[in-house]
Amino acid sequence: MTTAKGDPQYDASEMESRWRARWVADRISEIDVERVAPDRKFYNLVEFPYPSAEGLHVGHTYTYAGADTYGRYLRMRGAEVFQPIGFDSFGIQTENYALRIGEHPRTLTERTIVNYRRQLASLGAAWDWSREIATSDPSYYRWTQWIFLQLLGAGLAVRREAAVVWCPSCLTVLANEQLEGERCERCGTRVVERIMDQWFLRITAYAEELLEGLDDLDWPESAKRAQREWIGRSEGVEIDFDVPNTGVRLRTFTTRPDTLFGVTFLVLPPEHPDLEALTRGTGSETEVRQFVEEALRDRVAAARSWMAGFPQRRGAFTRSFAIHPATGDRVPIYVADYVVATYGTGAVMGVPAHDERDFRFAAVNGLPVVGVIRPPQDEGAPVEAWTGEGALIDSGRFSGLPSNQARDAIAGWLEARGAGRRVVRYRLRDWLISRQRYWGPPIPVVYCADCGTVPVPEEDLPVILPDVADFRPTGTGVSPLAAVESFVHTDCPSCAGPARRETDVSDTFLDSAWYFLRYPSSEIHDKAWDPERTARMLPVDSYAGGPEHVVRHHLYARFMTHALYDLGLVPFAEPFPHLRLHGMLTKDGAKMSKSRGNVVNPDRYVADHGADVTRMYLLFIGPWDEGGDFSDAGMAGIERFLRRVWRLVTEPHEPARSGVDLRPLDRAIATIGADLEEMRFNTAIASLMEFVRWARRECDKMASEEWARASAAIVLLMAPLAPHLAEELWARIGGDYSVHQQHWPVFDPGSLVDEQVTLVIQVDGKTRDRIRVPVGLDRQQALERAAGRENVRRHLVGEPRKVIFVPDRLINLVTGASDRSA
Ligand code: ANZ
Ligand code: ZN
Repeated sequence: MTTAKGDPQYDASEMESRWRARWVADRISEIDVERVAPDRKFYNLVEFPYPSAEGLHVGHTYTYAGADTYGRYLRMRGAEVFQPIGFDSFGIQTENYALRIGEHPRTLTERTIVNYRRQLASLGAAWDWSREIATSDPSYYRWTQWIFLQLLGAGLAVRREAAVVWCPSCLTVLANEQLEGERCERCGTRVVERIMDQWFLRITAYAEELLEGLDDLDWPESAKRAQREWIGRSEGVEIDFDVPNTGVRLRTFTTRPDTLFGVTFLVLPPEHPDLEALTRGTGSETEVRQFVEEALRDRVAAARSWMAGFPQRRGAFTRSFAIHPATGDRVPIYVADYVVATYGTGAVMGVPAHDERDFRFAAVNGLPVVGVIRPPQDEGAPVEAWTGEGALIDSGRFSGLPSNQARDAIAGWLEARGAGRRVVRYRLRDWLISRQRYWGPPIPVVYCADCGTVPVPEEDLPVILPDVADFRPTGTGVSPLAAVESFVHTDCPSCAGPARRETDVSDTFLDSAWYFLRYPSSEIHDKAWDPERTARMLPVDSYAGGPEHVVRHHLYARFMTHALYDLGLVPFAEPFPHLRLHGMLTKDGAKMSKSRGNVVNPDRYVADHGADVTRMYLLFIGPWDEGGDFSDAGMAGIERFLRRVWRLVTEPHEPARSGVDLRPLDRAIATIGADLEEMRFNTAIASLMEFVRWARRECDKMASEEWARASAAIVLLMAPLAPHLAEELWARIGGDYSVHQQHWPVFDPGSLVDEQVTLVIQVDGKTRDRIRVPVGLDRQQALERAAGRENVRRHLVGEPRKVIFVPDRLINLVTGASDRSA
């Protein structure tokens, strides 16, 4: 029997590119979406990259290494794995980079996509390239526009004037999700507020559904929590305050009705519609008007600082009073910029004793502070507001009640008197999708003087993004498309009269909110997706990505799918029942960032060590869902391991006569399989290493069939983790192409039962018992079992002074009694 002579070294780059070319040529990673059995399909989705300047980020590599290893394992377990890839190629990121280097986004995108394809291919992941998509391709964005029209028809896309957040550097409005504090998430510039006509998608209509849907999702808890907080459901009470002689009834929103008796003022936002009526004839008109004008100019900063808990504390007194619904007291009404017009009812009852923002406002404006909740004794007197729980004081018939019970009691009392009502509020805002930019799908509507807002007829889609030379944002509140006469002027689809096109493009997150629906139908041109294929292939079986998209992309995609489900366009409401997020990678202990210059470029490692080493190393760093630290030294360790495997499998094996106990092999199959099933890659790799160590130790004792089984198992078990090397070794040991189309090896469950050995128990060197115990018992466990034996206890006088323990063989309890008697 001859075995191929093992090369002491192997050339990873030659071997890897050779196999990759073969896999692509043989299309072994493509599946037939028309015929795959629904119970065998496995839609293994990864977050698709936006083709940026720098190329693939190691975070992508980390996602893809995990997802691909998982997918390959499932394929060996009999699944038909669908693993498509594409490009999120529209959007501000790409456009900003194009602006910086002075290249047109279209050519830039074409160029970077070529580089991304090469990089993605170099990882040796089982991509189905036949279904590649790019969101900036008219054959894709035609359907993004079509979806917009469906939402428009359903009343879920609306245009309204709104105070929006504007980035003075990116020269566009931003969604709330694109802010980091007061700054633009993309460029870090401080944002300002503008009032503009904008398109919104009514995600708020789905707040409750999106919240409830979370319960049934198999998602990381942290991701669910982030979405819950983002949606921000709060149960509160609306409390009405009448203003005598004005006909004004102010409706406030509070989550703390228990503090009702502590109200010493009301606060309205500068936008409040009743300000006029409240100031008329009071002598406060000028002061209030001045304050309002000033506040509106600087509104965003104030609103953001409110969210961060730092009110500007500015305000003006209207000189009007409202009547307290419980005490009948006169309560002064103020206007201040820490109240947000669009949250709650846009009016606040001020309780300075128990709310910090109100406390600071009261301090600056000299308003009384009336405590109505007594802090528990041990807390001491609060320095500022006491925001915790406690017993009610000075609260009429509610005095003495614990605050958490008082909330309900006071809410009920208000309801009974018609002065208030329980309500549910959400922090979630509608999704602003208008962008005054160039690189996105034009929003497909037309404005006609006679017919108003008219949707572009579906048969006229796509509204092609015109190829303009000057794509720079204008900063005037309109998109650069507004300067393209031939684009702007059109005929009204309804009356054929002259009309203007909408010139804003839509948010790039709209492109990615539905892309997973397009993959299975990517080559179909007359519909966004084929209903049968969609029913067969979706929802996604596993979605892998990074932790940074939880309140944006993941939420938008859920909203989109819920909406499409309600429109009868897809047969499921949740697109991603199983979400898997990897943890953060650091480099030598530090967070990777461009400013530190320590961002790992996966390209270099793939070039130097090969894709197998790079992938496997990433997965070995730590638990995938927790992340870990990237170090070059660790990478060398994986490389050594793979070379060792290479030598072990390719070097000639001299058959021996005596058989070897192959149970460790069964155990390796079982544990590695169980780990891969749960995406515990690091422990799977550790078990593989241990198994290889065992095989190296035992191989000289193996008969040839035993060696054949062991070496095949090594190759099959490593196939999901090191796909190229496994293919090469599989060929060298005479396996049928492809190793990736083989079945995961089966194991004998009988081998998993713990092995038993006989443990001899002695007392002072005399054998007193023999028991059967599992292999590998440690000293303490052995001692416990020995001490429990009848005959041992009889001979043991007091505590043993010393214990002699030979693992799996003997335990001797030495009391010293025999020494004395001797
Ligand atoms: C009285 C009160 C007393 C409040 C107290 C808090 C503590 P969450 O929980 O985030 O929903 N509020 C309501 N509408 C507001 C608006 N438009 N702008 C600014 N603040 C507003 O916040 C609800 C609380 O935020 C409400 O409960 C209200 O202050 C304030 F001891 O009412 B509270
Ligand atoms: Zn018209």
